[in-house]
Amino acid sequence: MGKNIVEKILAGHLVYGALAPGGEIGIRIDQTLTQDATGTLAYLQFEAMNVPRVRTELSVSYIDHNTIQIGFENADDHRYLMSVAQKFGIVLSRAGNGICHQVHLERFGRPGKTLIGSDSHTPTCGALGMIAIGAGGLDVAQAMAGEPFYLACPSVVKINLEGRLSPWVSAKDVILKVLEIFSTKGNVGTVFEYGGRGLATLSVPERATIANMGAECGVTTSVFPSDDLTRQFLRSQEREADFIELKADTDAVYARVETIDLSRIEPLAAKPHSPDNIATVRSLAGIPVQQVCLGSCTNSSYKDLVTVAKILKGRIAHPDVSFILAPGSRQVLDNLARDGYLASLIASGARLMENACGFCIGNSQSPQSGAVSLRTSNRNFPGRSGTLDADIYLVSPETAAAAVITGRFTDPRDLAMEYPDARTPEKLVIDDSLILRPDDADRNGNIYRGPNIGAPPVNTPLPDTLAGPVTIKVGDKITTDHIIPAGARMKYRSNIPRYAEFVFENVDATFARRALANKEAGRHNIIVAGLSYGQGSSREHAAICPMYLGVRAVIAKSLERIHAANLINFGILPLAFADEKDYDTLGEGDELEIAGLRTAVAVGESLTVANKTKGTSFAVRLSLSPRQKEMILAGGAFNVRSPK
Ligand code: MIC
Ligand code: SF4
Repeated sequence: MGKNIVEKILAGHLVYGALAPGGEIGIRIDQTLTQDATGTLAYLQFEAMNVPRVRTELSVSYIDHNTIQIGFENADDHRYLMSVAQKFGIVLSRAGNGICHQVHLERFGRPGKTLIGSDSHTPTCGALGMIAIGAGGLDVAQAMAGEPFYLACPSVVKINLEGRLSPWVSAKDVILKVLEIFSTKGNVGTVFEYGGRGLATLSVPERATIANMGAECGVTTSVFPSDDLTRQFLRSQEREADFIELKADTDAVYARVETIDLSRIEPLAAKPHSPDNIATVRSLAGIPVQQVCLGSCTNSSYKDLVTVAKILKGRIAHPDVSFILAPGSRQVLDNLARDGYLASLIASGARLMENACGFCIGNSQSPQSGAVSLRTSNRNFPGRSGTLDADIYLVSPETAAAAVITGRFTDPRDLAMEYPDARTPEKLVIDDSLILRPDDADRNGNIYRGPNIGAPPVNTPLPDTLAGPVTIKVGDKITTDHIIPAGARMKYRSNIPRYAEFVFENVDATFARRALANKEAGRHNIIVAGLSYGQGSSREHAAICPMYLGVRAVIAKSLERIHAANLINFGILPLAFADEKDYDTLGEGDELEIAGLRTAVAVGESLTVANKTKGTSFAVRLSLSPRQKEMILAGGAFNVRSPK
């Protein structure tokens, strides 16, 4: 039987388990990436492992998220990251060099390799034919220490792309179509593998847009073949030597095959407040727009920005529209500038931001109250922009450009002009001078630690009786942005007690105080949730901060992959209702108890929860591998790992 691309790469990296969907496997990791907002915690945990040097082929630390630096905290973190990189043999991409996923695609990703990153959009590099997976910082630290990365062996869904996109329709519309088909929930444990004749029309940066937002579907990753267009992209990056061909066997088998005819896709938008709330741009036409943000790791390649520059040439942003431009990398910015497109965008009224995450994570450019903001980024969760009552729509660069001109939602096909031909040149100007390579001759430097940086707290072993209130009951699709907000709060990422004050800030601002009081009274906090709990960001802070506040269990209808793994890493039980109807019987404040917990966890998958307030009981499932059981019993991964 033939193999698909996912099976080929996994087989070459398998160190534990068997390649049968559902079972736990361990894979060797060739490359890791971190970014500054998750990186400090990852490296603090790596330091505690007492490993003298990273054991991967390549580990890169990016400074791209917290670059606003209001107050000393982020600057301290950056210094810490630079000193750690030098000491442990990690490549460092300095602030100003660009967003981790864009830069990794350009400079480091290699077909056939494995990559894990402490950022949920790490799958962007799947565009190059890699298995690239987002994970919590602790998992990345363990991979840097040379340990395998463990995951549920995925089932592979093939997405066949046929035909060719029509003018004014681009890669963003393709992934919005995929989100319309698959939605943001129910895809845990699957990988999207792209194929079909339509691929020959999609360049690597376009594939990267598609792979990037697979994260919004909740899949483990997305992967493309490595073909002539991959070779061409690597050649433009002066990295042709990194090319290998990678394709599925003709008789490869898939769990499901979905075919999308590219020629039938129209300009699409994800409406507030979820990336799968899809509508055609035409159906939204006329809605007044106050802000347009161009950039993020989804859509800020050279081609994306040149397309917009050409559409806007000779025109000026509509007076009602604040037009924000954040190029994805210094390379993109540099080449745009050399080719004259930057001047043209500025002439059109673009407000040029640093080439960093910026607006996407809400640490700048929050729109006005009640605004409609069109963004080329990947997430429109409530409050993520920094303005709670703003309406964020996710769109293609073409649709964004049309709104810059008209001040309204406009189908770009209705602009009275020819679709501009914007291609990436065969040769780009490459300048890696903001990439620091560690000098092996000088690894004795001190690690810099500013006052913002504190040792991460560690949990206690699992008690035999879990007893405490439902401290909060939330609904479906709760994202890690709901659990622990980013934006202006992100500067406390390296200071867990301080950051924990903001857990569920935008859902119930009293949560942190109430939870801490319960903890101090010796009671365990329990979170009750609906479907797809923990969507979105990989931030392990969404586990470690609740842990710090004394949360010991989450009972949900279903949990998302990265967040469930983070909960286990920090000793919080990820429990699933055996019967979803029991969710309805629970109220905030109900006192719950699970007795004989340690034995129950060690021997089985089913636990009984007594609702002391209501005098009832119900069953929950705990699906853990033997390795995960050991971690949960010990109170988290850190209590299991023996320092080397
Ligand atoms: C995001 O897009 O939500 C982030 C910010 O990049 C996160 C990482 C973080 O919270 O630091 C992610 O996607 O994992
Ligand atoms: Fe940065 Fe936004 Fe991409 Fe996250 S999604 S890595 S915040 S650009």
